[in-house]
Amino acid sequence: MTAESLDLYRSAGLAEVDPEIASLIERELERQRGTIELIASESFSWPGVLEALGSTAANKYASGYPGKRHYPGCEIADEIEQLAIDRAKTLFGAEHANVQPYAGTTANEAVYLACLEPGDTILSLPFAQGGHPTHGDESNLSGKLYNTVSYGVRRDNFLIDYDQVRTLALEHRPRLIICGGSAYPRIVEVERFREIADEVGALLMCDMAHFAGLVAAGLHPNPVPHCDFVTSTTHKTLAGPRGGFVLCRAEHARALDEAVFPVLQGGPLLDTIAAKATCFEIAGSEAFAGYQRRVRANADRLAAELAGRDLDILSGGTDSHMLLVDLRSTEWTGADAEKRLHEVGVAVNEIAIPHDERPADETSGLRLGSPAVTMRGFDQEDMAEVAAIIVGALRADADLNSLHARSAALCARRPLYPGFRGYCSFLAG
Ligand code: DSN
Repeated sequence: MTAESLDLYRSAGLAEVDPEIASLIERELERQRGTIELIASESFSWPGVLEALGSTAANKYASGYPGKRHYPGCEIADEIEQLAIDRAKTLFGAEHANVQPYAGTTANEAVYLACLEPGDTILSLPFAQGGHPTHGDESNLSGKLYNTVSYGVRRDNFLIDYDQVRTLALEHRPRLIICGGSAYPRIVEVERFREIADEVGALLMCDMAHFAGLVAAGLHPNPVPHCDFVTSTTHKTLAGPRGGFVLCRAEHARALDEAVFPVLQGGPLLDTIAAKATCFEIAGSEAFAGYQRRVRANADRLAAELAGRDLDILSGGTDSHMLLVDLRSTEWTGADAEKRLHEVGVAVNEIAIPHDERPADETSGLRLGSPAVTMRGFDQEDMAEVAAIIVGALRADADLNSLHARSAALCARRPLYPGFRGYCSFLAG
């Protein structure tokens, strides 16, 4: 590397230094702009959050916690992390918050390390019925370290079978009961889980990664008052940076913090923590509550429009941002339907529906969510058009070109990040 090029690297932006990556990021933004994004775990983050993520806060090593770091020069890092902690506690009414987990997976693992010994029993909803692999699935570390007992959803209405939860809890006496998950579209009745946990002397954890934004907006009961631990990500309905956090009762604070660092993770990602703080600030606003109300209304409308066009919606609808389509009465597998919809510019993901008889790489379901399209301004009429595009694409004689053009027209009418010049908010101007 010549001295001249080092000067370039010191002063120039990405487009000049690495046009190849800059162009790929630009293309990724254009892909996002041109796709009807219905993947329920995705959203589009705020420009302010993206700016914090790309900031020089990323340069600082700050292993430890505010006031107890392993490096000098952490005064500002302390302020950033404390702000994120305080905002998370205020937003959800929690006694303690740890905002360092790199992801939802590590947030969940940290809870297990804080309160379980290898071989302990956990009682959870399996991935195949709406839970998450990190809730004790055999494919995941949690399933290898702990003894998993699974409760399920009822075959008649696809709602959690709380009687079964209680029976299994009495029989197996789990150390930890887990509620929440990745594909459960209805309200998680955390109070009922608490009663069962108290009856058998178990700890209770809720994974609210999917519906945390609804909780912040008062549209889903807050699990925090009823749980020992609540885990979440910040990048789903909360529309923040990619990352995780844990809320817990004060009595578990020390064990949790030790589990996150030094047991599980290294230095915290300070830029991400700054972005989490911004995300929590926005999530406490009335504007955010309004956004979440539109997320809910759009999910309801999409479910109603699809049902009105003869697609089966699991459990008959949704209480959240997500709905599950049961394809068993059609010719489609989930995998094939996902591919077909992608061909017409609609992104959804295939999913096993509870009690699915098809293998995991085929499945009989689709999971759809409204956070991302709502973020770019889709309203209920737009959701009706989305439903028409989806149903049209699943017809045997579908005109894929014309359906793709309708998706593109919808995306053009609701531009994503219209103020950006290039791929970043801070390139605007
Ligand atoms: N939480 C998963 C999802 O819902 O897509 C990813 O781990």
